[in-house]
Amino acid sequence: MPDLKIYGVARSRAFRVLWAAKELGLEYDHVQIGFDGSNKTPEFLAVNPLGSVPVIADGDFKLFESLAINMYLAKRAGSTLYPAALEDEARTWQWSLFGATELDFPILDWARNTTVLPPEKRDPAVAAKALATLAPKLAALDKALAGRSYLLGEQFTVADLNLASVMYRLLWADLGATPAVKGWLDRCYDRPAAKEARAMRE
Ligand SMILES: N[C@@H](CCC(=O)N[C@@H](CS)C(=O)NCC(=O)O)C(=O)O
Repeated sequence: MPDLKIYGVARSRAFRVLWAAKELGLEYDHVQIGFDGSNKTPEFLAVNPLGSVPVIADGDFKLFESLAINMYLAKRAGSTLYPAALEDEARTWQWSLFGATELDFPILDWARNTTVLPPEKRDPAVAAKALATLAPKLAALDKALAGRSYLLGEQFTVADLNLASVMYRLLWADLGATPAVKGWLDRCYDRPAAKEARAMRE
């Protein structure tokens, strides 16, 4: 039995970690914790007291926060997915935190109010406000990506995986105003591991 357990259904932020595990070719047990009460049992709360997913158990070591998990797994694998240079490592933290703090919630607001919620529960004003919040951040990302294939240069790294996985819902958005972001996001999701992880949730 593999030492690594990934908790969380693929239709949650666990998708991000499943993509990373596939990218790294890791063996893992996938524990199907969802929102049906399975995330609030004493057994699961012993793994993650927050009662949220994803969380991993790597032997006795437990870790929550999807993007931190991905950086840990990439570094632990000794993979080129985790950058070697100090500055590139720092940029990986930068883009991961940018995704978590600047993009994650407005993207969720936009997605919920355009596609995820049933039509009668959607609020177009919330969706429009979320897009307005996202616009300058996506414009900055577009500038950073201009003239390069990936965030750190020509190689796909966990910086790309983390940010692109946060931006999953924007695969259904009109990114015409930010062509470098669109090209990069398509490139990231064209990867076999991304396709495998998507197939688990769609
Ligand atoms: N920042 C966390 C967010 C985790 C999170 O909120 N997960 C959601 C599912 S996508 C969850 O478990 N919600 C149920 C709950 O918190 O009770 C991460 O990226 O891992």
